[in-house]
Amino acid sequence: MPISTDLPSDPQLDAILRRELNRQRRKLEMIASENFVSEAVLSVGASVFTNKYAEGYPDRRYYGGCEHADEIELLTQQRARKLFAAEHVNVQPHCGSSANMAAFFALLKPGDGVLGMSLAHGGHLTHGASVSFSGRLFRSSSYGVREDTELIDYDQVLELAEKNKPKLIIAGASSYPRVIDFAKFRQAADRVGACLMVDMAHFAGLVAAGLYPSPVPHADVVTTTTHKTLRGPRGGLVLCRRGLAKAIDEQVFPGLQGGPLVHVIAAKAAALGEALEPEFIDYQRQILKNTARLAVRLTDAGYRLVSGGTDTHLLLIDLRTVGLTGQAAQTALDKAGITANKNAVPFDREHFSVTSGLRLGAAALTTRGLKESDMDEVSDFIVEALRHVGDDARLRKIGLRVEEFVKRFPLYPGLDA
Ligand code: DSN
Repeated sequence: MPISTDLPSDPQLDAILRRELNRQRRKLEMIASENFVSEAVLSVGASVFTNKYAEGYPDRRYYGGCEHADEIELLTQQRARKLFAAEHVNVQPHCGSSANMAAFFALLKPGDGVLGMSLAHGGHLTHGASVSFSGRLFRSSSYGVREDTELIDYDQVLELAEKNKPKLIIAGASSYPRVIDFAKFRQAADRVGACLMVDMAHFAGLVAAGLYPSPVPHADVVTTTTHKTLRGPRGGLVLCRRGLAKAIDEQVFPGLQGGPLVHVIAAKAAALGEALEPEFIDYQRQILKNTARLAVRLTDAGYRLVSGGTDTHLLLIDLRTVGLTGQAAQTALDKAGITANKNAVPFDREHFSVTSGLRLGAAALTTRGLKESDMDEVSDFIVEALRHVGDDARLRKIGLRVEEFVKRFPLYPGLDA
């Protein structure tokens, strides 16, 4: 594969690239929204398509020389439609946020009501949070999880829908470890004549593999990023019914974006091609097994998991019962060679920059080849680090053992660091 970290003409940049490759190799990557793309995806994402302007859509471009950009975009669309059984797809969004924005602008006018999952209970910024376009330009309200079960409060969804009459209901989350009941959201939307958007960014890979219910039959619009469980390049997609195709496309371009990133669209095609292979189902199955194993081990070690466990690629530890904050846990794990993120737990009293939770995901480690028994060792590292928060010497020693451990799972062996 023609990928390289070699940049002898620019030693300063060369050194940073090597340091990042080494960081990725030496640490346990457990941020639930991250993954490692294949060498093919990496290589295509760095291809000559980075040179090409292609504003518009296939056969309707504003510049000349787009014949191969057209081929790439059509191929990517075809693969995405096939993978998710969708009528229409727009593959141009640069990220999940712009995919969501396109959906909002296609379905709503500024000032219209939206109902999304509260950020504090696991939702995403773009689902109506006051600091994002979704809460600034639209009249947003939010549902959450029940305090007793920590599962989505579907009665509250219905109640708020009836009370606030939103034009759009949003399902999907960033730190919800359980399966979402899309049919219930559809019922709520139908009850008040709202559209339903599902942001499946976190679990798109599981949906593609048939291991998580597909939102496509239920939702008017489905958005996703391509770089989480789907294991593609950083970017977004919007899937929708044929009747909304024009409205969505017009919002992505020229509504929000200029020239599409054709090299990233090409890398999306590569990733979607991989996701259509039978091995991808095995990969997603292994993610679920690995996360489930981690959940059992952490629970056995005395940690409380939000909702009592997980059905997906992620879990959320409630650290209040062990007297730690998310920030302290994240810092300790980092020193021990484990990369994860602090995360609010439902009904958290800590500031969002501190939090009481730790979110862990298994998608990236599964890509590296870890199986359930390896997750036992990972869990032991995590537990030891969390028991020695503040003891930097001990954390550094754990970090050295982590470094030895991960050598068993080579990452991009063809690259020099
Ligand atoms: N930042 C992503 C996550 O970590 O879940 C969501 O966009």
